[in-house]
Amino acid sequence: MKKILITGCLGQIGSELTTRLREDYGTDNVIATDIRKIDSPVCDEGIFEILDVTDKQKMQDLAEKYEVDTLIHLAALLSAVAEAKPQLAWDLNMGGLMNALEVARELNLKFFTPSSIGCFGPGTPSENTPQDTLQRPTTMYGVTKVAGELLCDYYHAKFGVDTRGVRFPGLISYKTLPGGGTTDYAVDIYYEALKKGHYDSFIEKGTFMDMMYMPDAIDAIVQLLEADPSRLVHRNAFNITAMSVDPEQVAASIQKVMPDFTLGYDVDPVRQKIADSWPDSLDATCAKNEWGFAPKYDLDRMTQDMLEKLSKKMQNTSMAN
Ligand code: AKB
Repeated sequence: MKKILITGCLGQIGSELTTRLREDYGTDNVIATDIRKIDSPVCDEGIFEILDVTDKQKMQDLAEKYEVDTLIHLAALLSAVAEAKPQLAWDLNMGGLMNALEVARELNLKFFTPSSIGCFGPGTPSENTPQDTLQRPTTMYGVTKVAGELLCDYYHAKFGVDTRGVRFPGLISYKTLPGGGTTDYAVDIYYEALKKGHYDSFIEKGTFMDMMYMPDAIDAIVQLLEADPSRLVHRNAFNITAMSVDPEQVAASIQKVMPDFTLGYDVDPVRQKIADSWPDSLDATCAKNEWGFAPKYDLDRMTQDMLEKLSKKMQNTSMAN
């Protein structure tokens, strides 16, 4: 991996991944793209190009212009938004992925795209969910994730494209907000803890889902892309997780740092239904064995870092306003 094109670089993952790849591979070797340009270091501190992923010709032109050898395709709608706009979700998630895979095939690029715990459904074993198991999701997001995993495997088997992917759990980060996911309560709770000392969770008490702190997610992408292909029995996509938690546990972890923090509930039936269809905890053994996946942050370590970094960010933002 020497020269990398990223789609969806302004999203929750892309904004941190772009910075990390610029540090590791050199600023001029990372071509960050998104459908819009904003005032952000991601756009200003390196190569940035506007790209709508439904425009395959432009994607190919950019990949050729910059002579990239790797394509990281992140642009997609998350679960709750996809449930509100299922036709758009299909067009964007599948159309964008198909275009990206075609560009990777034609230009012989290494390829990464994320799947999600959303690729599973109510019939999947919910505890310690195996790598290879039943996948019958009941959301449009999940349908696009399963189809995407299969499409990536197909491009590998049929055309020899070096496709790799992970099933991300909920990702928690302080730099960029996630855009319309079911696991977003686990990000919102930290913002509201610092702003108001209280949070009303839209996900019900006792609903367990896998989560991971963003530095571990970024490490996982880089590690998998750099992994020796001869060790990869699986490709699309690996179960990965750092913790399985419910809102009460996240709140208890925050209370260790902020004892006065309180948690209430204002459950959103749409997102609760999605959460109920997803596993409680994944088995990440294949990722550990095949490419050394090893997350560093458990819940309490993540909470300490998240509250520290987020409160600094909020202070800087309020000073700037
Ligand atoms: C979402 O909640 O939609 C995402 C995911 C787990 O894929 N965070």
